[in-house]
Amino acid sequence: MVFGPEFPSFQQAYLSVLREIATNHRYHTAGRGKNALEVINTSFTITDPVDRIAYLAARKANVVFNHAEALWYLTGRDDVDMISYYAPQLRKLSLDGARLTGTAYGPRLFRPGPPDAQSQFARVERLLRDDPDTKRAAMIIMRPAELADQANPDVACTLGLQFLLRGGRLHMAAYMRGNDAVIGLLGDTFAFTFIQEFTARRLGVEVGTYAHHVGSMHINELDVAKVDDMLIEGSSATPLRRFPVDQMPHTSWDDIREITGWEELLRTDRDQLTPTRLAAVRVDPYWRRVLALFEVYRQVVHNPCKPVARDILAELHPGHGWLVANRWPERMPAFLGSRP
Ligand code: 5HM
Repeated sequence: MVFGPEFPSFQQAYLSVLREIATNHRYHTAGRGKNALEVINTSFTITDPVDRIAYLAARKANVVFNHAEALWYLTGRDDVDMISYYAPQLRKLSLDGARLTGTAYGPRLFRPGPPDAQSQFARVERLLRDDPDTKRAAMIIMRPAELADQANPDVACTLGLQFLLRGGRLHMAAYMRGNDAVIGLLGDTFAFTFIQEFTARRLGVEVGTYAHHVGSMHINELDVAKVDDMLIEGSSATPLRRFPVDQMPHTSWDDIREITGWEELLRTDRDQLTPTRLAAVRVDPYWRRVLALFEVYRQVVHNPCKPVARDILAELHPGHGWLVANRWPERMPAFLGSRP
């Protein structure tokens, strides 16, 4: 028994939240220079959090950024340089131009710290192994001091993440003070369910449900036209676009170092991956498909005059291939350009 709406996949949850706010918003807010339509106290559950991607042509989601952000978190980073390569607008949120504070959840979750030189993640992972029924496997993100400076442009929107290991499955709950239902909801759910799956595979248990609880769920007025387009697409007679779900393998911290080492080489254009070279990278094929995404994006950014090579596009997960072609149609080889 679950209280609150339950959806099989993120895509269905996303469309339902957008529809609810667009048609039934309770408030108009005008905080910090943005007008928004708002519903307060929203909760929903996704029964298959591995099915975490929305394949909506009108959204033009950036699946390369989604993977980069999840890895940025897992490696405890807060540098603007890495993340703004994938999302240049994030640079504006940084006070010193070098680091992000609120938006960078990685240092708070994955960086070792006092009093035991462990990360919050390491502590909850140990707790889940030692005391599976624990109610304490919670990681805190927003910090009280973030509100001391009223001009702080970047206050964490997520209060915390909790794991619940029940019935042999690892459930997760995210608690957010506020969430932009168009941009933030998509990226946050992707990253949090990615961390959930990463943790479940490490513990050797099934992935459970994912619950998302938000104080202020809102649509910025600037995004209303895009939301209308997504809702038309979501309610049209044709069934929603779907692709097979790719399951993450058990992944060690050494694997993450290998993957992020390649991510850096590609981001800085110091190396390239052809299909032959990709096949030689010593990680599971799942992670090779992620590295193919970073190579595609390297070509989009660093080879602006040429279409992306067909052979590397063929290495992508089919759903990622569709998203990439939908996001950068003008950069696809001729036979793919008109597909989405
Ligand atoms: O005024 P405020 O600090 O709430 O503005 C930040 C806004 O960024 C949030 O209200 C939310 O709309 C969005 N946001 C999000 O949806 C921000 C972050 C960064 O922590 C996030 N999701 N992860």
